[in-house]
Amino acid sequence: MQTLILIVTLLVMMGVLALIMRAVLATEGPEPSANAPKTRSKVIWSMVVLGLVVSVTSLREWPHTQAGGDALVVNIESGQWWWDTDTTEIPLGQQVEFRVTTEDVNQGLGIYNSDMQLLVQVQAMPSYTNKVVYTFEEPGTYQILCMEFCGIAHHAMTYEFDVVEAGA
Ligand SMILES: [Cu+2]
Repeated sequence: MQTLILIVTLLVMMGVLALIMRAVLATEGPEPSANAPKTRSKVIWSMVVLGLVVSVTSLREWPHTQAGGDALVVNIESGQWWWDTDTTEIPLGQQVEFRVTTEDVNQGLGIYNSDMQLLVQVQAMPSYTNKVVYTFEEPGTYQILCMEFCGIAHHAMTYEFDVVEAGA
């Protein structure tokens, strides 16, 4: 899907560029000064080069990784005010696709490491299953905390799971 969006965006950009070049190279209309075409051309090409430089240097990885075929699927259910998963042990280095939903109100799933650094987050929404993909590179105990104020016991909405080395 992202590739398709990228290709469509590129085609639109090429179309706009073709229109600009056509306007720049137009021979009809009032007589411009002798240097006008050169100046216009320099401005246009400067903008094109600047646009390319900014675009290329600001490229980042897609924010949401797609799960590979061998990803471990972990379902996370939630509600006021609880989390539940179908496993509390996740293998180290294994790509995990979390499928997250809630039975009542919106919750914010946040996964934290033992230093309470937020690693990954996704919204838990009623009637939807949102996916987020993550690979744990450190063994240990991880916390799930709710990141969306969801009622009186929101603060108590915590959960734990372990990341364990294979065969441990
Ligand atoms: Cu909450």
